Amino acid sequence: MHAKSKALFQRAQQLIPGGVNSPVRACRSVGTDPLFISHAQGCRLYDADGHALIDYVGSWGPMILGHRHPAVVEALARALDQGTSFGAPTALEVELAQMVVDAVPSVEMIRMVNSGTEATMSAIRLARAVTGRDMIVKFDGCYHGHADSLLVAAGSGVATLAIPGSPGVPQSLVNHTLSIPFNDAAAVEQAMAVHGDHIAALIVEPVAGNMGLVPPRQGFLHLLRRLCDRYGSLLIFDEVMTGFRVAYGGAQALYGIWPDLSCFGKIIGGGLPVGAYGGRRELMEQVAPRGPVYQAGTLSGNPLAMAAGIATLKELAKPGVYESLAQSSQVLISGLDKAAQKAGIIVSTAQVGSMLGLFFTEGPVHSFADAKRSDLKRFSTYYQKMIDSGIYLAPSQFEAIFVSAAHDAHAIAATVAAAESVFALLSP
Ligand code: KE4
Repeated sequence: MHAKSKALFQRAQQLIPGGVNSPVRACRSVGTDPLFISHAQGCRLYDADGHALIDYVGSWGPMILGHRHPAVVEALARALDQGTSFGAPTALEVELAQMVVDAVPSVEMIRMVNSGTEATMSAIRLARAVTGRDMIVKFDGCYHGHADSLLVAAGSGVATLAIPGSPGVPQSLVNHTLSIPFNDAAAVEQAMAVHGDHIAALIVEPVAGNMGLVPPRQGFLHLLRRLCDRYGSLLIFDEVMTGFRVAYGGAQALYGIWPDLSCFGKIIGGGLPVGAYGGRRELMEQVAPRGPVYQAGTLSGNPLAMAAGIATLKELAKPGVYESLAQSSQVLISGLDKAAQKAGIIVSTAQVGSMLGLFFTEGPVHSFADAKRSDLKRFSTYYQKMIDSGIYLAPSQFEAIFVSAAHDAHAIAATVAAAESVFALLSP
């Protein structure tokens, strides 16, 4: 069935920790071995053994157009003709910076880096520098990459593998990080009342996607904005996942809130390694070499990544793209909901644009504590049966489902049909 993947995984485990280059890919929490992917096209992946899989991971978010979109492939080919990396400024990085600044009103200036981790790590450093404060607030279950200060009560792979923070992160550093329940207005008000004058920044996924999908409760983001204003802390929106995903201007456009700093990644690189952080000019001009806050990167602004990002954003800027993404996502999530109900399986679902969530627990799911009530064993069986049915989901209850522009009605219908059979197997 998966002989080639198994053989590759055997070899990989001798050479790469856990046989993977990112923990969640190891599928440990769902009790299977990872599939090795040979190629992809549109909404499908093809594994090393030739199985076609309808892909709802989308490389964890970047592939919002689907795989090998012609415009992205063409742009990459053109860029490749010019070279792969110069370690010097190019017109492409200016063009992508302009596109992000034009799309996201709170961002007047932006610095390209190579991952979401670098983006959030740098935004935190900048916030600490401009406020002269050390403490930061994050939210339980939110994941902002693996920078030391942020690996506290994190989501995604940390939650999936139930790693408590991580060994190697000094307690002295963790002492500067306060992690409080997401969507808990009283908790954040209390934390700011006690520590507000020492808090450099609150960093939040404006729509949480690393504990499964958990949208902000009504007013929660506005409260964060008000509290930051009151205590002189910076509000950082980690839009690595939501940027250009939930709206062309990100979650901040959707909810009408302007953070002080924003982090991006994933989609703005069109599938190539990229990250970025940006915000008001007065803040960003503190970043070296314009200002004293040091941050650097050999491959930052890499021309291939810039070309893929520009081509992706150009497609996303076209009229009707987000409406169509939301529409097909709505068909999918309501189909999954109905299939579960028909089989008597209790699930709680959520949708923000083309980011979807399905928890095996009674709703509502407003926090990481709620999400952790999910039946992880049932999720594992669901995951395995869906893979066997040709549906590729994230191998963790604490991840989101991503729909792309390449998921046509046929693919969505096939997914719902597969879920109906799988839920029937799961039914009590
Ligand atoms: P990277 O360093 O992985 O590019 O970005 C870190 C990051 C930061 N902020 C948010 C909101 C993120 O979702 C991420 C990374 N997302 C995970 C998936 N939920 C990446 C997958 C992985 O770790 O392999």
